[in-house]
Amino acid sequence: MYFLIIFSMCVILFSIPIVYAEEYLVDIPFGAYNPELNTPAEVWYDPPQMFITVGDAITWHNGDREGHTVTSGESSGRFGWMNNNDFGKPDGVFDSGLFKPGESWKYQFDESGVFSYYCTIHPWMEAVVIVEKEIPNFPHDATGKQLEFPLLQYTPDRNIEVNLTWDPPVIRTHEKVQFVYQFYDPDTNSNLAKMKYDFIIFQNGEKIFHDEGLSQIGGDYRNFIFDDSGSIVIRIQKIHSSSILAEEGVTVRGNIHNNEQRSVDFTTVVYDNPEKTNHEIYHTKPAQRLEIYYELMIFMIFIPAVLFIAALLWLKKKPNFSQSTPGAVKI
Ligand SMILES: [Cu+2]
Repeated sequence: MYFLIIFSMCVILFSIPIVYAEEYLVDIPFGAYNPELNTPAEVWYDPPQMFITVGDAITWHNGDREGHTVTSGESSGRFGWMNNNDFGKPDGVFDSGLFKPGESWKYQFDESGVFSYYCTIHPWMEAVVIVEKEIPNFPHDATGKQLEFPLLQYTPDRNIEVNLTWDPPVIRTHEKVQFVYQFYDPDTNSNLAKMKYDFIIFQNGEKIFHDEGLSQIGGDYRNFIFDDSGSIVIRIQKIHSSSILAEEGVTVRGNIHNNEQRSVDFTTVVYDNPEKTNHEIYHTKPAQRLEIYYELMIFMIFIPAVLFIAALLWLKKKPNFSQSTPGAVKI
């Protein structure tokens, strides 16, 4: 019984998604102080490129035998300093100052952007941190205002109501999104099937998708995968009935030739998806932490579960053994 309680507590504990700012580690490897000692890959800060999110922190650990700095700005590069005695230009965003072998320095990134940095003593040591904006966990329009599905909009002539939902609610690049929409007659609240329309997506002011459609009872949908981040407009326009007779019915209050105007716009934002690009190889430290969780989970759930089942089998077998013994004697 106690085991079951502990077991279910473990399951609940491990299934709660924990949202927190990540902490990353960048190592300054041994030999960074001397460019001739380092690896052919020339990794002075390991990893040399970090993709993180606003609010994340990086700790640099000096694993070398000399002191180093982590200074934002442009280095003179491996050969620049030899020729011009130029060690680079700090830009003042962050500067660790000198930290000794075995010591660490931590910095939290509160602004998005691309931050190159270097060591002011050893200007061949260069690396970069790319800080991406935090992705909201709720659907919102292009201005950031939270939205609730389904979104409702009337065409300007108010003859048709358009309902739109998209899934997942927060759109990221390289990930399939499904736009689902339905047309209604606002007066009768009845579903309008067999409506012709154009489905158009604009991104950053450019038309990136245009398709014609015919709505079914229960609506229609389009799947799309965005390659780029940025604000988008989803436009459903020229909404009109595929049957002329029905169209006359719908347009009693409007102009039958005016369906160009029957257009609704919805807006939202597409976010960069660091996990779905080659960025993911740099997220090595959180991955290691996940592995520890996994091992912990095996330790806390799997092993007790095996012991529990073994104990059950043993208890079941024991009475069977004592009952079967007299039976064996009879034979
Ligand atoms: Cu250095």
